[in-house]
Amino acid sequence: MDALKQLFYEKSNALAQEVKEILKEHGNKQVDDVQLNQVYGGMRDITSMIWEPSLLDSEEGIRFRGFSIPELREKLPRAPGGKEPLPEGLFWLMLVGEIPTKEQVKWLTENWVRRANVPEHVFRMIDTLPIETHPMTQFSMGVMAMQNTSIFTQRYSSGMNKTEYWDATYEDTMNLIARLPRVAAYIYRRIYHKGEQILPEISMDWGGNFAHMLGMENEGFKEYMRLFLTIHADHEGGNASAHTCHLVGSTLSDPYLSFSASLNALSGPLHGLANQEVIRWVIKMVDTLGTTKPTREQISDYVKSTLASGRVVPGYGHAVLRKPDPRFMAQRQFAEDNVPDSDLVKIVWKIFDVVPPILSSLGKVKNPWPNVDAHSGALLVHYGMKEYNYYTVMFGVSRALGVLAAQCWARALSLPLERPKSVTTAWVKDFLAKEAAVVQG
Ligand code: HAX
Repeated sequence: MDALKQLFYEKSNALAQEVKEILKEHGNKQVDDVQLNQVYGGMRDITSMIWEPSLLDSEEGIRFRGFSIPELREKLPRAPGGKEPLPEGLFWLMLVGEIPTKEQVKWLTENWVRRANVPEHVFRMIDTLPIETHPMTQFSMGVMAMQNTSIFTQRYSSGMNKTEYWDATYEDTMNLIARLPRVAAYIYRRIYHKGEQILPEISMDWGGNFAHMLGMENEGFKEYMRLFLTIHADHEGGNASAHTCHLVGSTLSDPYLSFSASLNALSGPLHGLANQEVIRWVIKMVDTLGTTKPTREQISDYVKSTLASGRVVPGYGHAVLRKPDPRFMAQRQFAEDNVPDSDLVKIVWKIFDVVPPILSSLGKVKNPWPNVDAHSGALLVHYGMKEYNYYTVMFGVSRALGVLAAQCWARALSLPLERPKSVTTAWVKDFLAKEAAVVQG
């Protein structure tokens, strides 16, 4: 058993025992009660799921195993000469709850290199898709195409004991994460670079190698990619891509099936696709206004015209957060340190000044602040990656780290099939009528 697997085995065994005891003693304690608003309103804030890798606070933002993003940037190991955390380190932290050493991260990078071989049929399958198929669709199908290699599914069909589910899930998780950059980069080069592929560089870290296979050799881009892959990795369990992975996985679908489903959830414009929508919207604004240095007044008018046409301002608002997203702030900090003179980045900062008061003035938007997707496009364009339909694929590569670490935990804690209760509006009316009858007497 490898060192990370052994550590996960020890930690998860201990927690599984603790959970048993907690539930034995406190299983019937009430942790939440639910209003009709929440039943109709997308289940906001209902505490109903266990997710070990990270926890979101509406005011403070995300913490990964208790560590904030600024803390991760300080404490996680970095690439030689680099300043940003290596996403491998975050995966280690999310899986076992400990900040890894440099040596442990080096081991993980090398382990993923050894597991990174993508079966040839995956590329052939992708090549059969029309070139204009959205990159996220190609990516999700690429992940599905690898499902025939699932160790979980192979072992399950040979009668695997349920106490070994976590072990097979760990193996699939490690293999799948190792392969994702190659599949994702293949799609990018296929669509935007006439299919001229760049082979992996086995001496590089996971994020640096992804940038290399995309054809982006600029060191600044590589550093941004490491930060990007770290901050997009997880946002507790209730967001659509995480929850989808968890729900599909709860049927004992293997990590390939559940992560592919997760990518489909990420592909919606209210979720991960917002990163492409933001930059599309900003570039349309620049084109419409005819200037790369719009004033605050011009931006304000443009935002109001977006709202007047019945559309949302992409990159703003959040279902849980009630403050500027620390993932936005980390990218802003990165841009201040590395690309302070980019016109596009300056527009993003001006939008940050202009949009919150406008959204607040509508009186219905619960969070007028920027989210993670408001900043990434401007940085990617700055470094020369202008194909914004591709941006959500990079988000997806990162998201695998969190949702698959969580799936290892779901198996280790034997979390069951997910099956919440639904009701009809007729049921609601009946419930209200009965309640009124009790009140009247
Ligand atoms: N622009 C305009 N209106 C907005 C808005 C925005 N950015 N954010 C919220 N609203 C509106 C909602 O559409 C809703 O209007 P109606 O009552 O007319 O339907 C009202 O304000 C209340 O919404 P809310 O309770 O504040 O927000 P929700 O929890 O319902 O939705 C969303 C959260 C993220 C979906 C929403 O803020 C939004 O659509 N934002 C723009 C898209 C976006 O940036 N998505 C990415 C979110 C982060 C993420 O998942 N990244 O991957």
